Amino acid sequence: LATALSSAALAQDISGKVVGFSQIGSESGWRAAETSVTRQEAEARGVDLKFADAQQKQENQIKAIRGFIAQGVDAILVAPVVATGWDEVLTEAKEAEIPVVLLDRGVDAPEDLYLTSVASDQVEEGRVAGQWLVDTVGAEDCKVVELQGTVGSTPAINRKQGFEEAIAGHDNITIARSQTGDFTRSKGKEVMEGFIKAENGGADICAVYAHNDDMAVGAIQAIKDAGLKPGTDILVVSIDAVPDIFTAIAAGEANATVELTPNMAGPAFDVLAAYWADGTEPEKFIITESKLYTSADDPAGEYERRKDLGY
Ligand code: GYE
Repeated sequence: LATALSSAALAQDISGKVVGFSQIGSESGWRAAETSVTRQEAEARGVDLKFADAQQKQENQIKAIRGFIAQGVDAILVAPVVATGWDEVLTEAKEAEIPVVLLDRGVDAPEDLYLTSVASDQVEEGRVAGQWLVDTVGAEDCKVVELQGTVGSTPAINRKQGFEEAIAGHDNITIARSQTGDFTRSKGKEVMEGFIKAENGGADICAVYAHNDDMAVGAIQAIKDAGLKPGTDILVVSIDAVPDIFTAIAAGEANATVELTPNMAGPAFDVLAAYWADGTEPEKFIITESKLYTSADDPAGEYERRKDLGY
């Protein structure tokens, strides 16, 4: 694993540092992968990671962050479940001079309350998914149903916006229904069942756009249960690129996904190392890549590659 570390990180020994990590929960396969990669990245650097699972609740995250401040940790990583409501606790961390790094989701708070944010461009992810649909359906009429992520989270807000931007001006493509599936497989399935009932047993649905792969996997099950073929009768496009969606793509049951790296902690530890060494201020936003994968991109190989990465 040492070879995976950047030269900056190798140059700075941060072993012995204590870092608190307030994780959202385990709503998705991607989230579980992020947790395991964060643990690996900490271990490789000799960082003592204090892990707190908030079980999807902001109040639990706020409590965990206050606990980390009381313990006097060297830094705090937080994946903020929703965008608003962070000013007070982030101010407390700042007053305690503990740097905070946001992972994978954003906050509506003054930028001086955190050292940096490591995340994807979630509007771009939505655009990439939407552009794939535009290119795929051409001039055909296409009624889309949308499974949104957690209400009030930046990925739900931004992935919706990006997709809408991509289909704007293509009047043959319309979003017929849009509801939250909370980024989980079970809610994705449940909400999709409702969409299918409301849309002529699914016959009127051309595509499902899910804000993450787990909801897409749930939707695929609902489509099958309704006697339709996912990937053919109803196109499936989503975001994350977790192993299970590659299984579905390989089987022809899903069509496209946009990759989100689970390694947000690696860049976070690198900037913290430089910050601790000599106060180097990192870029405020460290943006990870958003690459499209379809059946043309060796889905079986991508599945294996991710299993090797610690998903
Ligand atoms: O796409 C989803 C998850 O915050 C960007 O959260 C992340 C999202 C990810 O549960 O699967």
